[in-house]
Amino acid sequence: MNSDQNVKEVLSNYPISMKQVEVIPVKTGLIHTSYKVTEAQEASYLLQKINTSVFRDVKTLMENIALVTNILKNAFRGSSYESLELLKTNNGQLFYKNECAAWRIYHFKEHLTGCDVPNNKEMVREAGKAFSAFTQALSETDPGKLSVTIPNFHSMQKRYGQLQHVLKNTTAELSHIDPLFKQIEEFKQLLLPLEYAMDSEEIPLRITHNDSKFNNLLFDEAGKARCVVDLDTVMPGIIHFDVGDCLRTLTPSTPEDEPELANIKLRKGFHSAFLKGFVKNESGWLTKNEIKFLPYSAPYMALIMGIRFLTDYLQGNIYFSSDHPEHNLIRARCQVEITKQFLDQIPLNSDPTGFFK
Ligand code: GN1
Ligand code: MG
Repeated sequence: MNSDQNVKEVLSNYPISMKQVEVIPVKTGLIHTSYKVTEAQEASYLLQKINTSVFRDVKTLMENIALVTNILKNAFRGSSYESLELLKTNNGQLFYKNECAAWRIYHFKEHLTGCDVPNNKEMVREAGKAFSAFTQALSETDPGKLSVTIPNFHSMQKRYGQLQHVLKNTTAELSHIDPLFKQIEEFKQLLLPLEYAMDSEEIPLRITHNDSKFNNLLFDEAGKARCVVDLDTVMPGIIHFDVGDCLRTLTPSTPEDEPELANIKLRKGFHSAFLKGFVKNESGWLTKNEIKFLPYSAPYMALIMGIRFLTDYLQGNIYFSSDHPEHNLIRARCQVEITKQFLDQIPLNSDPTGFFK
């Protein structure tokens, strides 16, 4: 079956009229294959072919998403925030599986758009507020109600272990990555205390997004952040994962795969603008330790991504979609440079309350 016929067969299992249906591929991240489906120029949908080598248990994945979207829908009623909304199949299922793949459909947010990097501090503050609203809306729910779709997703120890394993087993010539690997080792030692604090329960587990890149946030025309998208990795985690992933992507003006390291600069005031929005000028909803460890967030998540991109490069680019064989190496170098700049500019032991006052 070619992919066109495949998509039509998938759509025929949903309450979508096939008359004048238009299907166009869209780029939405590095994992799934996505299409925008427009029905007779009226309703539109986001159809996604789920990457089942990354998300092996699709049922559990989709149950997490259904739970979270229901909670968010209720919590955001009457506010300016909104939730993603799944379209169920004709049989009331959360996804459709055929012999080729597993598929799901969301209602398309036609009135909202995302972008890779913000161009002003107002957007940054909006991002902080939106991820804060997201975390707080889910804070009444026991994190144990969500399944762990990818175990140890943001474990520095596990990610570093995977990198070491790949390095040990490769026959490739590696001298060109020696300096990068040395930096990773050095920064990892500095950042591990965040993971230790999580493991020893000094920092509480909450329901977190875990993939809170700036472009996973949609804005309206007036510049207001309205909807957090990409709920695949919503599971138990610590706020530092979400704060860090957003900060690593919104603070530089360059994209995540900037090849020219000299172009990467952390923009002044963006870190504190985000935290101001996230903490909301009153830190009452965060614990003392959550606040204390805030300076770890951005370099921790940038380094995790540096390690993951480098591992994938060494494994032959099997996980992240990439445009060319060196793409993941470029991404890795970029993320390690971002880690370095955060560590240089924001001491890990600095008092974070100074950032959001
Ligand atoms: C992947 O597919 P996308 O772009 O939403 C990855 C994230 C990374 C991101 C890097 C499940 O997310 O962890 O931060 O690429 N998602 C998964 O761009 O591995
Ligand atoms: Mg994602």
